[in-house]
Amino acid sequence: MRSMIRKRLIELFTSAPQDFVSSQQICDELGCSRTAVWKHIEDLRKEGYELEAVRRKGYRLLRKPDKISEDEILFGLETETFGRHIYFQEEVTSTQLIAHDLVNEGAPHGTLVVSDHQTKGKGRLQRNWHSPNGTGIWMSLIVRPDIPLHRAPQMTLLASVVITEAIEELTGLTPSIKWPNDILLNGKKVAGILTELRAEADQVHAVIIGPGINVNQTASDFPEELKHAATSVRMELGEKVDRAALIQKIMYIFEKRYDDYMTHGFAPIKHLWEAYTITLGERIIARTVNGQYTGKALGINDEGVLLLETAEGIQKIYSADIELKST
Ligand code: BTX
Repeated sequence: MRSMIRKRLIELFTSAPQDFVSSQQICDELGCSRTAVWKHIEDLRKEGYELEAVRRKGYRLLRKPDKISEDEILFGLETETFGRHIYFQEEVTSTQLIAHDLVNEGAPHGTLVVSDHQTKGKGRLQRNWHSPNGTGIWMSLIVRPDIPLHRAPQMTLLASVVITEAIEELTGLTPSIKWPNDILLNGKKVAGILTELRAEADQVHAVIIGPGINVNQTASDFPEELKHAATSVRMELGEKVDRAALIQKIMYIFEKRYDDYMTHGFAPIKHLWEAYTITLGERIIARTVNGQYTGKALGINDEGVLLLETAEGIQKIYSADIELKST
């Protein structure tokens, strides 16, 4: 009961964030006395909600605490399917592992797994992803596109465009994309995306898209070996960012771009990706599992494969770690 009232109250404040909600309105909506309203408001304040109280006008929400939970993400979420089914746990090994289990159980398209802390966050090729408690966005989105296998890598590029746009819209900072899955702010990694596939024969059953975004870490939150190469949105912006709001924005833009992609194909996404990338036109070293290639990054083809002009001719790069030679 108590949590229902709390939910309804937060909903009231977040549905019209600029407006005052009068005590009378709250009493009517929640069916409780003014004293009870006051108590609930005090409880919210204790949880970190900043509420302004003005006589005769009522209450207004100034700032939500930087918390992520199912409720925090759902209130104010403007999507049809993306993020509508949320699995939130305060601590997990890896959100990707949970997402794989959920795929097995038939989780619907748009299901989102989120956690505040990963003890075994996964990068590509068995690498680790540093995911400290209460600071970043560690999540995995399950999508079920009806596409053949060879188009699946486009999903990583789609996701990098979405995350870049969301950070830009929410903060005014403009991240850049380093092929295939790094998102940078001022040349340092602010986010990485791990994309994993569930497929049979040539048909994709599910794609699990796992972005890890450094949001509110300060320099001291990063281990020594990452300090020179990693950054957070907060470190670049100079202020804390509401993680739930960023997740909501990502879900909203993702749903829109995904629909574009399913209706019009990869071309519109490719254009956006090209506008944000720093990889094209550069001389790079691409380290792949089959060896190392050096050359000029010419572009990506319609499947999202990187085309590298090397001394031996044009080399198609499907997956690699990229080093820009100029840096
Ligand atoms: P990646 O293999 O491209 O990058 C991993 C490398 O990045 C590491 O070897 C390390 O050098 C560096 N690194 C590790 N942690 C961080 C960090 N927090 N910030 C910047 N650099 C770091 C990138 O793999 C894909 C990462 C996806 C992580 C998400 S989190 C939610 C989801 N669940 C999960 O287990 N993984 C994904």
